[in-house]
Amino acid sequence: MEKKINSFLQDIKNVVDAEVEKALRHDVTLTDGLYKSAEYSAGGGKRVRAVFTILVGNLFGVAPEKLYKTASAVEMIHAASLIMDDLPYMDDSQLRRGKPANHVVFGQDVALCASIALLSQALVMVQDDESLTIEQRHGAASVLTRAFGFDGLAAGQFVDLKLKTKNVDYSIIEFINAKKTAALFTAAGKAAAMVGGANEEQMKAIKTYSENIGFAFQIIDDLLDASGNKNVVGKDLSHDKMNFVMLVGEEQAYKDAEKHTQKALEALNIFGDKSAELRALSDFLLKRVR
Ligand code: GRG
Repeated sequence: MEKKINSFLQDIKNVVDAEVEKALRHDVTLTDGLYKSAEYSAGGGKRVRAVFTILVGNLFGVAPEKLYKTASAVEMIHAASLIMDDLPYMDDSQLRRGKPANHVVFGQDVALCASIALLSQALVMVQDDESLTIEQRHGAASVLTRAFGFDGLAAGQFVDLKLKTKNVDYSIIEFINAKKTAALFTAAGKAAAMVGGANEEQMKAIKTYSENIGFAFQIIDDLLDASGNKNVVGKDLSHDKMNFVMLVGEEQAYKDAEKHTQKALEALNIFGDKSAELRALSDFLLKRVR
């Protein structure tokens, strides 16, 4: 199954790369440099969130093609957040995905504009997606919009930045992980479930599943950071910001990631055998670090 997930990740990566390229296609104009900066950051990454979106849809029998644009929009939002995260007045990182961060290549001013333009383009992509009904487009765009605001990425990032050198307890780290990382997984899961016509019970299960997977994903990311090899992780390692691993140690952090993955898998029980691929993805994400 691990081989299957790896090849699925590669297939979806190709699809998303093509969708993103299409979404950013333009005539050469005065704003060419803005597109170049956006393309630089939107055209890479593992595409885990896209695979996640498509596999949630699969639970409801949604054909992958129907979710290509939604999944790509999720990746564009994620890319926009990485550009911002690396800026000098945020994490001040020089390296991302194994290459210089966006602002290092294009300058902070252009990087910020590109990040905002990517957010906008992601939502336009969902709103204009002709493979979805008007209601599905609206529902998906609505959950994705909420994922990066006062109850999502921006909120998590704010708390993360402002409390980085102060005493931080478990509940604060929980808040940061839930908003900074799990919120986008949850929005992706909800958008796919919405397209699949999920009922209330199913939607609740997808929410629980996505929140816990997103949470575990951030812990594993922190563990990879703690492994201390920036060439392996392809980005600058976080030192001054508090995270789960610093708070409870590597062993306990991994146990917490396992606990969240377990909770996520339990939520999938109502879907029976149809959840096999999604279960395999969860396992694959947990084992990234071991
Ligand atoms: C308004 C979009 C927006 C953001 C403002 C900057 C910010 C607030 C939030 C940053 C959130 C952030 C960077 C969370 C980290 C999430 C995370 C674990 C990133 C690594 O994800 P991977 O491993 O990366 O999927 P790749 O490179 O594979 O895509």
